[in-house]
Amino acid sequence: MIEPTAKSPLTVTYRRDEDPACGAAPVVIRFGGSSGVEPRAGRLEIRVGLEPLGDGSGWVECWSLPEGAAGETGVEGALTYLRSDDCLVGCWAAPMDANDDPDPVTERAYREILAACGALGFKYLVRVWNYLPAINHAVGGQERYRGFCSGRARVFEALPAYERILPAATAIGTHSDGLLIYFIATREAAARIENPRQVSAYRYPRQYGPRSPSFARASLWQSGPQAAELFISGTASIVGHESRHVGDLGAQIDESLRNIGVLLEEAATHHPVRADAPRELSALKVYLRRAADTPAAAAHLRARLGHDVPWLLLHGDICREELLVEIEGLYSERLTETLEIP
Ligand code: 3EB
Repeated sequence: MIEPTAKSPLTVTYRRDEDPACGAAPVVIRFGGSSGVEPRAGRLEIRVGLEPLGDGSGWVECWSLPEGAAGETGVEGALTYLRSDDCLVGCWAAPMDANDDPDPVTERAYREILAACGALGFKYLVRVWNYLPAINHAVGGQERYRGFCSGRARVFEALPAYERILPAATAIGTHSDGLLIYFIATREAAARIENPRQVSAYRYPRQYGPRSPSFARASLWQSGPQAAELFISGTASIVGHESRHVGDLGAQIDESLRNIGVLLEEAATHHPVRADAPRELSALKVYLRRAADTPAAAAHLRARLGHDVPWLLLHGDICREELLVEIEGLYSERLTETLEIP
Protein backbone atom coordinates (compact mmCIF):
# COMPACT_ATOMS: atom_id res chain seq x y z
CA MET A 1 0.00 0.00 0.00
CA ILE A 2 1.20 3.49 -0.79
CA GLU A 3 1.01 5.44 2.45
CA PRO A 4 -0.78 8.58 1.29
CA THR A 5 -3.82 6.51 0.32
CA ALA A 6 -4.72 6.71 4.00
CA LYS A 7 -5.56 10.34 3.27
CA SER A 8 -7.44 9.67 0.05
CA PRO A 9 -10.99 11.00 0.21
CA LEU A 10 -12.14 7.50 -0.68
CA THR A 11 -10.23 4.23 -0.33
CA VAL A 12 -11.62 1.02 -1.79
CA THR A 13 -10.70 -2.40 -0.44
CA TYR A 14 -12.13 -5.89 -0.76
CA ARG A 15 -12.59 -7.53 2.63
CA ARG A 16 -14.23 -10.62 4.11
CA ASP A 17 -17.73 -9.87 5.33
CA GLU A 18 -16.79 -10.97 8.86
CA ASP A 19 -13.90 -8.46 8.97
CA PRO A 20 -14.87 -5.84 11.62
CA ALA A 21 -13.57 -3.11 9.30
CA CYS A 22 -16.56 -3.82 7.03
CA GLY A 23 -19.00 -2.97 9.78
CA ALA A 24 -17.23 0.36 10.27
CA ALA A 25 -16.86 1.33 6.59
CA PRO A 26 -19.11 4.24 5.55
CA VAL A 27 -20.02 2.46 2.31
CA VAL A 28 -20.15 -1.29 1.86
CA ILE A 29 -21.15 -3.05 -1.34
CA ARG A 30 -22.28 -6.67 -1.19
CA PHE A 31 -23.03 -8.96 -4.10
CA GLY A 32 -25.77 -11.52 -4.63
CA GLY A 33 -29.51 -11.68 -3.95
CA SER A 34 -31.48 -8.72 -5.22
CA SER A 35 -30.32 -5.16 -5.73
CA GLY A 36 -31.10 -2.50 -3.17
CA VAL A 37 -29.74 -0.02 -0.68
CA GLU A 38 -30.12 0.55 3.05
CA PRO A 39 -29.04 3.65 4.89
CA ARG A 40 -27.69 2.84 8.34
CA ALA A 41 -26.65 5.41 10.89
CA GLY A 42 -24.15 7.45 8.88
CA ARG A 43 -23.50 4.58 6.48
CA LEU A 44 -24.67 3.18 3.16
CA GLU A 45 -25.14 -0.52 2.52
CA ILE A 46 -25.53 -1.26 -1.16
CA ARG A 47 -26.44 -4.67 -2.54
CA VAL A 48 -25.76 -5.48 -6.18
CA GLY A 49 -27.89 -8.33 -7.53
CA LEU A 50 -25.01 -10.22 -9.14
CA GLU A 51 -23.81 -13.56 -7.79
CA PRO A 52 -20.13 -13.73 -6.89
CA LEU A 53 -18.26 -16.47 -8.77
CA GLY A 54 -15.33 -18.66 -7.81
CA ASP A 55 -13.79 -17.66 -4.48
CA GLY A 56 -15.77 -14.42 -4.53
CA SER A 57 -18.50 -15.37 -2.13
CA GLY A 58 -18.27 -13.59 1.23
CA TRP A 59 -16.17 -10.74 -0.15
CA VAL A 60 -17.41 -7.23 0.37
CA GLU A 61 -16.27 -3.99 -1.23
CA CYS A 62 -15.56 -1.42 1.50
CA TRP A 63 -15.12 2.28 0.87
CA SER A 64 -13.48 4.31 3.60
CA LEU A 65 -13.15 8.02 4.19
CA PRO A 66 -9.98 9.62 5.57
CA GLU A 67 -9.40 9.16 9.28
CA GLY A 68 -11.60 11.46 11.29
CA ALA A 69 -13.90 12.33 8.39
CA ALA A 70 -17.56 11.75 9.05
CA GLY A 71 -20.16 10.85 6.48
CA GLU A 72 -23.63 12.27 6.64
CA THR A 73 -26.46 10.21 5.16
CA GLY A 74 -29.72 11.36 3.64
CA VAL A 75 -32.64 10.22 1.52
CA GLU A 76 -34.27 12.18 -1.27
CA GLY A 77 -37.00 10.26 -3.06
CA ALA A 78 -35.46 7.17 -4.66
CA LEU A 79 -31.97 8.47 -3.89
CA THR A 80 -30.03 7.49 -0.80
CA TYR A 81 -26.71 9.20 -0.27
CA LEU A 82 -23.72 9.68 1.95
CA ARG A 83 -21.65 12.80 1.76
CA SER A 84 -18.29 13.75 3.14
CA ASP A 85 -16.39 17.02 2.69
CA ASP A 86 -14.89 15.76 -0.55
CA CYS A 87 -17.44 13.59 -2.29
CA LEU A 88 -20.99 12.38 -2.54
CA VAL A 89 -21.79 8.69 -2.83
CA GLY A 90 -25.35 8.09 -3.95
CA CYS A 91 -27.54 5.16 -4.80
CA TRP A 92 -30.75 5.34 -6.81
CA ALA A 93 -32.87 2.21 -6.62
CA ALA A 94 -36.28 1.42 -8.04
CA PRO A 95 -38.34 -1.70 -8.74
CA MET A 96 -37.83 -3.05 -12.25
CA ASP A 97 -38.45 -6.42 -13.82
CA ALA A 98 -37.57 -7.91 -17.19
CA ASN A 99 -40.86 -6.73 -18.74
CA ASP A 100 -40.48 -3.06 -17.86
CA ASP A 101 -39.17 -0.64 -20.46
CA PRO A 102 -35.99 0.78 -18.90
CA ASP A 103 -36.11 4.00 -20.96
CA PRO A 104 -38.47 6.21 -18.90
CA VAL A 105 -37.27 5.04 -15.49
CA THR A 106 -33.63 5.53 -16.48
CA GLU A 107 -34.39 9.04 -17.66
CA ARG A 108 -36.09 9.79 -14.35
CA ALA A 109 -33.19 8.26 -12.43
CA TYR A 110 -30.57 10.42 -14.15
CA ARG A 111 -32.67 13.56 -13.86
CA GLU A 112 -33.06 13.01 -10.14
CA ILE A 113 -29.43 12.05 -9.67
CA LEU A 114 -28.10 15.14 -11.44
CA ALA A 115 -30.58 17.40 -9.65
CA ALA A 116 -29.59 16.00 -6.26
CA CYS A 117 -25.86 16.25 -7.06
CA GLY A 118 -26.35 19.90 -7.98
CA ALA A 119 -28.46 20.67 -4.93
CA LEU A 120 -25.95 19.02 -2.59
CA GLY A 121 -22.98 20.87 -4.10
CA PHE A 122 -21.36 17.93 -5.91
CA LYS A 123 -22.06 18.87 -9.50
CA TYR A 124 -19.77 16.40 -11.23
CA LEU A 125 -20.44 12.70 -11.65
CA VAL A 126 -17.09 10.94 -11.88
CA ARG A 127 -18.12 7.30 -11.73
CA VAL A 128 -21.44 5.51 -12.13
CA TRP A 129 -22.38 1.83 -11.85
CA ASN A 130 -25.64 0.75 -13.52
CA TYR A 131 -27.27 -2.64 -12.89
CA LEU A 132 -30.53 -3.66 -14.49
CA PRO A 133 -32.32 -6.98 -15.04
CA ALA A 134 -32.33 -8.84 -18.37
CA ILE A 135 -30.16 -6.30 -20.17
CA ASN A 136 -30.11 -8.19 -23.49
CA HIS A 137 -33.83 -9.04 -23.59
CA ALA A 138 -36.13 -7.13 -25.89
CA VAL A 139 -39.15 -5.11 -24.81
CA GLY A 140 -41.30 -3.51 -27.49
CA GLY A 141 -38.92 -4.83 -30.16
CA GLN A 142 -35.84 -3.16 -28.67
CA GLU A 143 -33.04 -4.58 -26.54
CA ARG A 144 -33.45 -3.31 -22.99
CA TYR A 145 -29.88 -1.96 -22.89
CA ARG A 146 -30.74 0.30 -25.82
CA GLY A 147 -33.80 1.64 -23.99
CA PHE A 148 -31.58 2.28 -20.98
CA CYS A 149 -29.10 4.17 -23.20
CA SER A 150 -31.89 6.29 -24.70
CA GLY A 151 -33.24 7.35 -21.32
CA ARG A 152 -29.74 8.18 -20.06
CA ALA A 153 -28.71 9.99 -23.26
CA ARG A 154 -31.73 12.30 -23.21
CA VAL A 155 -30.59 13.61 -19.84
CA PHE A 156 -26.86 13.98 -20.60
CA GLU A 157 -27.16 15.23 -24.17
CA ALA A 158 -29.34 18.12 -23.03
CA LEU A 159 -26.41 19.50 -21.03
CA PRO A 160 -23.93 21.95 -22.57
CA ALA A 161 -20.68 20.32 -23.77
CA TYR A 162 -21.94 17.08 -22.28
CA GLU A 163 -19.01 15.00 -23.65
CA ARG A 164 -16.75 16.75 -21.16
CA ILE A 165 -18.77 15.83 -18.12
CA LEU A 166 -19.69 12.22 -18.86
CA PRO A 167 -18.76 9.88 -16.02
CA ALA A 168 -16.79 6.68 -16.27
CA ALA A 169 -19.37 3.90 -16.05
CA THR A 170 -20.35 0.27 -15.91
CA ALA A 171 -23.68 -1.11 -17.19
CA ILE A 172 -24.31 -4.77 -16.47
CA GLY A 173 -27.34 -7.06 -16.60
CA THR A 174 -28.48 -8.84 -13.45
CA HIS A 175 -30.49 -12.04 -13.10
CA SER A 176 -32.57 -10.49 -10.34
CA ASP A 177 -35.10 -7.66 -10.31
CA GLY A 178 -34.50 -4.00 -9.54
CA LEU A 179 -32.73 -1.07 -11.17
CA LEU A 180 -29.70 0.02 -9.17
CA ILE A 181 -27.52 2.99 -10.04
CA TYR A 182 -24.80 4.08 -7.65
CA PHE A 183 -22.26 6.80 -8.17
CA ILE A 184 -19.53 9.06 -6.91
CA ALA A 185 -19.89 12.80 -7.47
CA THR A 186 -17.38 15.52 -6.68
CA ARG A 187 -17.24 19.30 -6.26
CA GLU A 188 -14.70 19.81 -9.05
CA ALA A 189 -14.73 18.27 -12.52
CA ALA A 190 -12.62 15.19 -13.13
CA ALA A 191 -10.44 14.66 -16.20
CA ARG A 192 -11.98 12.45 -18.91
CA ILE A 193 -9.84 9.90 -20.65
CA GLU A 194 -10.75 8.18 -23.91
CA ASN A 195 -9.14 5.14 -25.51
CA PRO A 196 -7.44 5.84 -28.86
CA ARG A 197 -8.03 2.19 -29.87
CA GLN A 198 -11.77 2.60 -29.45
CA VAL A 199 -14.42 4.92 -30.81
CA SER A 200 -15.74 6.95 -27.89
CA ALA A 201 -18.92 5.25 -26.69
CA TYR A 202 -20.86 8.51 -26.96
CA ARG A 203 -19.99 8.49 -30.68
CA TYR A 204 -20.87 4.88 -31.44
CA PRO A 205 -22.63 4.54 -34.79
CA ARG A 206 -26.40 3.97 -34.81
CA GLN A 207 -26.09 0.22 -35.44
CA TYR A 208 -25.65 -0.17 -31.66
CA GLY A 209 -28.85 1.66 -30.82
CA PRO A 210 -30.79 4.86 -31.41
CA ARG A 211 -28.83 6.75 -28.73
CA SER A 212 -25.16 6.25 -27.92
CA PRO A 213 -24.02 5.13 -24.48
CA SER A 214 -23.26 8.18 -22.31
CA PHE A 215 -19.96 7.39 -20.62
CA ALA A 216 -16.26 8.18 -20.70
CA ARG A 217 -13.71 5.35 -20.93
CA ALA A 218 -12.05 6.54 -17.71
CA SER A 219 -12.09 9.47 -15.34
CA LEU A 220 -9.32 10.82 -13.18
CA TRP A 221 -10.32 12.53 -9.98
CA GLN A 222 -7.81 14.80 -8.30
CA SER A 223 -8.31 13.56 -4.78
CA GLY A 224 -5.40 15.32 -3.06
CA PRO A 225 -2.59 17.77 -3.91
CA GLN A 226 -0.59 15.07 -5.71
CA ALA A 227 -3.02 12.21 -5.67
CA ALA A 228 -5.71 11.06 -8.02
CA GLU A 229 -8.10 8.17 -8.37
CA LEU A 230 -8.35 6.72 -11.86
CA PHE A 231 -11.70 5.07 -12.52
CA ILE A 232 -11.62 2.67 -15.47
CA SER A 233 -15.05 2.04 -16.98
CA GLY A 234 -16.28 -1.43 -17.75
CA THR A 235 -13.90 -2.44 -20.55
CA ALA A 236 -14.59 -5.16 -23.08
CA SER A 237 -13.12 -6.77 -26.15
CA ILE A 238 -14.00 -3.89 -28.46
CA VAL A 239 -11.64 -2.31 -30.97
CA GLY A 240 -12.86 0.68 -32.96
CA HIS A 241 -16.54 0.12 -32.29
CA GLU A 242 -16.58 -3.60 -33.10
CA SER A 243 -16.63 -6.60 -30.81
CA ARG A 244 -13.57 -8.80 -31.22
CA HIS A 245 -12.85 -12.50 -30.53
CA VAL A 246 -16.49 -13.56 -30.38
CA GLY A 247 -16.67 -16.93 -28.61
CA ASP A 248 -13.07 -16.82 -27.33
CA LEU A 249 -12.99 -16.07 -23.61
CA GLY A 250 -9.20 -15.91 -23.23
CA ALA A 251 -8.77 -13.62 -26.21
CA GLN A 252 -11.58 -11.35 -24.95
CA ILE A 253 -9.88 -11.08 -21.56
CA ASP A 254 -6.58 -10.22 -23.26
CA GLU A 255 -8.20 -7.59 -25.50
CA SER A 256 -9.96 -6.04 -22.49
CA LEU A 257 -6.67 -5.94 -20.55
CA ARG A 258 -4.96 -4.39 -23.57
CA ASN A 259 -7.64 -1.69 -23.63
CA ILE A 260 -7.12 -1.06 -19.92
CA GLY A 261 -3.35 -0.88 -20.51
CA VAL A 262 -3.89 1.79 -23.16
CA LEU A 263 -6.11 3.79 -20.81
CA LEU A 264 -3.35 3.68 -18.18
CA GLU A 265 -0.85 4.94 -20.76
CA GLU A 266 -3.23 7.69 -21.83
CA ALA A 267 -3.75 8.76 -18.23
CA ALA A 268 0.01 8.90 -17.72
CA THR A 269 0.65 11.04 -20.81
CA HIS A 270 -1.96 13.60 -19.82
CA HIS A 271 -1.13 13.54 -16.15
CA PRO A 272 2.44 12.64 -15.22
CA VAL A 273 2.62 9.88 -12.65
CA ARG A 274 5.44 9.87 -10.11
CA ALA A 275 8.10 7.35 -11.07
CA ASP A 276 9.03 6.60 -7.46
CA ALA A 277 5.45 5.88 -6.47
CA PRO A 278 3.82 3.85 -9.22
CA ARG A 279 0.09 3.70 -9.47
CA GLU A 280 -1.53 1.09 -7.35
CA LEU A 281 -4.41 -1.06 -8.48
CA SER A 282 -6.88 -1.06 -5.65
CA ALA A 283 -9.72 -3.03 -7.17
CA LEU A 284 -10.62 -4.92 -10.31
CA LYS A 285 -14.05 -6.34 -11.08
CA VAL A 286 -14.57 -8.96 -13.75
CA TYR A 287 -18.07 -9.64 -15.04
CA LEU A 288 -18.66 -13.02 -16.67
CA ARG A 289 -21.70 -13.85 -18.80
CA ARG A 290 -21.41 -17.62 -18.22
CA ALA A 291 -20.80 -18.94 -14.72
CA ALA A 292 -19.28 -22.06 -16.29
CA ASP A 293 -16.39 -19.91 -17.57
CA THR A 294 -15.26 -19.20 -14.00
CA PRO A 295 -12.34 -21.66 -13.74
CA ALA A 296 -11.01 -20.76 -17.18
CA ALA A 297 -11.36 -17.02 -16.54
CA ALA A 298 -9.72 -17.28 -13.11
CA ALA A 299 -6.79 -19.28 -14.51
CA HIS A 300 -6.36 -16.86 -17.39
CA LEU A 301 -6.48 -13.78 -15.14
CA ARG A 302 -4.02 -15.40 -12.73
CA ALA A 303 -1.61 -16.06 -15.61
CA ARG A 304 -1.86 -12.46 -16.81
CA LEU A 305 -2.07 -10.57 -13.51
CA GLY A 306 -0.31 -12.77 -10.98
CA HIS A 307 -1.29 -12.98 -7.34
CA ASP A 308 -1.03 -9.39 -6.16
CA VAL A 309 -4.03 -7.94 -7.95
CA PRO A 310 -7.28 -8.05 -6.00
CA TRP A 311 -10.16 -8.96 -8.26
CA LEU A 312 -13.75 -10.02 -7.87
CA LEU A 313 -15.55 -12.28 -10.37
CA LEU A 314 -19.25 -11.61 -10.77
CA HIS A 315 -21.98 -13.30 -12.80
CA GLY A 316 -23.51 -10.62 -15.02
CA ASP A 317 -24.59 -10.00 -18.59
CA ILE A 318 -22.44 -7.75 -20.75
CA CYS A 319 -24.48 -5.23 -22.72
CA ARG A 320 -23.42 -6.68 -26.06
CA GLU A 321 -24.88 -10.13 -26.41
CA GLU A 322 -21.80 -11.53 -28.17
CA LEU A 323 -19.36 -10.56 -25.42
CA LEU A 324 -18.46 -12.95 -22.59
CA VAL A 325 -16.48 -10.71 -20.27
CA GLU A 326 -16.03 -7.12 -19.12
CA ILE A 327 -13.42 -5.73 -16.70
CA GLU A 328 -13.39 -2.50 -14.66
CA GLY A 329 -10.69 -1.10 -12.44
CA LEU A 330 -9.73 1.53 -9.92
CA TYR A 331 -6.17 2.80 -9.62
CA SER A 332 -4.67 5.18 -7.08
CA GLU A 333 -2.18 7.52 -8.70
CA ARG A 334 0.62 9.70 -7.35
CA LEU A 335 1.07 12.70 -9.61
CA THR A 336 4.00 15.00 -10.18
CA GLU A 337 1.78 18.01 -10.65
CA THR A 338 -1.76 19.21 -10.17
CA LEU A 339 -4.19 18.17 -12.88
CA GLU A 340 -5.39 20.63 -15.39
CA ILE A 341 -8.99 19.91 -16.22
CA PRO A 342 -9.94 21.21 -19.67
C1 3EB B 1 -18.55 -0.89 -24.36
O1 3EB B 1 -17.38 -0.53 -24.32
C2 3EB B 1 -18.94 -2.05 -23.49
O2 3EB B 1 -23.39 1.84 -21.13
O3 3EB B 1 -22.52 2.59 -19.28
C3 3EB B 1 -19.07 -0.64 -20.84
C4 3EB B 1 -19.10 0.32 -19.81
C5 3EB B 1 -20.15 -0.78 -21.66
C6 3EB B 1 -20.24 1.12 -19.63
C7 3EB B 1 -22.49 1.85 -20.28
C8 3EB B 1 -21.28 0.03 -21.48
C9 3EB B 1 -21.31 0.97 -20.48
O4 3EB B 1 -19.40 -0.38 -25.11
C10 3EB B 1 -20.17 -1.81 -22.74
